[in-house]
Amino acid sequence: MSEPLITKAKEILNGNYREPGFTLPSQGLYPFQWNWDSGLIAIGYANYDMERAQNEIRTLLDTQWKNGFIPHITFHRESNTYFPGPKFHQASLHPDATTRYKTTGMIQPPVIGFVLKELLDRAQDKKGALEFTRKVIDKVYENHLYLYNNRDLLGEGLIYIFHNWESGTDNSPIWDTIWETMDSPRYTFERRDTNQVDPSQRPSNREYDHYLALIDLAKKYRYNDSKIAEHSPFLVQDPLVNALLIKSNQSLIKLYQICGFGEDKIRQLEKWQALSIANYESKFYDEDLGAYLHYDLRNKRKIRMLTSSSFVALFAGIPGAKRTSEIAGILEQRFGGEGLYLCASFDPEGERFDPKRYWRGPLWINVNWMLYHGLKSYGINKLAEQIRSDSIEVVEQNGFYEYFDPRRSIAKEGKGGYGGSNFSWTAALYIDFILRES
Ligand code: 9WN
Repeated sequence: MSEPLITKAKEILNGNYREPGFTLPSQGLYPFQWNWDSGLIAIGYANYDMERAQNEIRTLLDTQWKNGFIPHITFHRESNTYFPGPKFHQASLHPDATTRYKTTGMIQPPVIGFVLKELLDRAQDKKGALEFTRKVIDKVYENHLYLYNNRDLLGEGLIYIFHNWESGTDNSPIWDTIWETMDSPRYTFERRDTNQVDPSQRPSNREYDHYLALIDLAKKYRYNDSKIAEHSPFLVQDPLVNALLIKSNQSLIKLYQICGFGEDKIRQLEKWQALSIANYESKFYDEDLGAYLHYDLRNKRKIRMLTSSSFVALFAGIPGAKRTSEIAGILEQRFGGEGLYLCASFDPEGERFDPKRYWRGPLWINVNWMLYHGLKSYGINKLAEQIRSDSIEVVEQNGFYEYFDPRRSIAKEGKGGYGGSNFSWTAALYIDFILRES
């Protein structure tokens, strides 16, 4: 059963591969290089084509700015199927922006640190992989330095984001609570995404107004972080972004130790780790809901909604025994209730749950992959295996979509694949689930 889909998954990645060495997430819908997509795609490649895996990372790191920042999108080529493109973003307003590529001026979840470790773990040629790690590791460290120096407003070891696109979970109901505080202008623009995907699976035009208004605000301050932090109505500490930073710190520490250099960097990373983990625990955990929540820094309040990001702390090894069993309980009972595949991106019991619309309910293979590995690392094997087999099943029944309806009745009939088709990280992590974990 699995073999033909591995071939299909590899064909998808091949079809989405572009020079100078990156894989676009989905043709038409996302025609450029995306940051965390590239990292996750590289993990898939690492199972059968290490050169491609390394190239994917090399190309991404090549877009790094002078200040260590790594952009969310790199516009390697022209395309008229995506909006907003480089003309709208104008990241070159920032004095440190790369002059070699057109990019956006925002971040995405910092996955590359742990991705480097995943690549090394999958390498047949350990010597070659180690050599690659040695060449690129400092760039990733510089990126973490940028994040801690510029995005950790209160010196808590928790970084903020100023745009929903920085979170990776772009249309989550979490952001509704911020849109309610904003009075964005109404923009005239042509949506390109809804030419390719049913509008009922994408954000509304009004939501796009907010997305554009936040970019305009950043442009007004030439993408200066402290100015943005001072003025942006959107200033959030996100539990997924911060868990992935912590996970990446951990991997960097291990990799520097394996490489046998970077002692001062290891010490710095350890300091960040201690601070980040302590404040992650004290600031994000909610005793009533039994999981980690987003914190709205601008309005100084927790956003009291459960999302799949509430559980990603497991992947970074953050919670101790008591909290681990609380979170795993909520995940299993509330998100994995009867008739549901794990793991919905938004609380299935929440009022704003929408099983079709992107990040407001559908399940995503990338988050599932993180939850699987997190649960495994805590020895919660049965639930981990359920997430793995649910992920494989939805793909095999529906195809390599961007996201999936978590309702078994829909997905089982093959009607549950939504968003972009032939989606790269779905293909890459499917390959990893099958080849690495079988
Ligand atoms: C904006 C590429 C990206 C993912 C994000 C996902 C979606 C973009 C969009 O696609 O976001 O970055 O235009 O909707 O939400 O996680 O990286 O796959």
